[in-house]
Amino acid sequence: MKIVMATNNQNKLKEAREIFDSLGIVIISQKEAGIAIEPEENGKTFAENALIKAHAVYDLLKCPVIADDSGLCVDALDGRPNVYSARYAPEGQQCEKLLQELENIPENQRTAQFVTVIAFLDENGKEILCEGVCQGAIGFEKKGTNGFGYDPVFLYQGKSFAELSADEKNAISHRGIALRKLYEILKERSLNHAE
Ligand code: ITT
Repeated sequence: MKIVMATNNQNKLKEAREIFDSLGIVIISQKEAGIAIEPEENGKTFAENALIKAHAVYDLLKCPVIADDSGLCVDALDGRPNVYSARYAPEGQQCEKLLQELENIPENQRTAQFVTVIAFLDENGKEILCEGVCQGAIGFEKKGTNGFGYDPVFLYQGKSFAELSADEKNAISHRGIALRKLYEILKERSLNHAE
């Protein structure tokens, strides 16, 4: 099965490929499919934004598409930056801004969740939504050099996401959880079609 991923984020693409390659699903980037669009993400939820991105590419190609909308929800900030995670600060300055905002927050109040919603549209445009949540905490400094975005400050069982290998992150991450849920649904569907 081939699926076009509606994203301009190369890190998301890489993580989705790492997971789906081993499951026999080929992910083609929207760029490889000849599409250069960046739809306005004006939804109020991760699901709404994931559907906006998926439909924008589906409308042009009419083939199976996935889109990922994700972000970080920090409890001490009443869930912010949430769907505004990409707009919270310019790329490369997100961790610094978050550390500064949480400067006076003690360790036991630094809990946070990474959330991903994957929207899948099949060749007929039928929608499937899968959510993945990873519970962790925000550290007091950046740690590690792997990953992207908020990974250096997101702690999971004592290590930052940026200190994990790609496989270790995929095994427990919000994105890994959501993509594996989608895979299970697609597998079930193809078994039912084969019957
Ligand atoms: P597309 O919309 O083109 O897919 P984007 O980077 O704009 O790419 P989002 O709108 O979903 O993606 O914004 C998510 C932001 O949250 C993104 O800028 C990252 O900084 C951050 N983020 C999402 N998943 C992450 C992860 O696994 N590790 C670290 N940061 C992450």
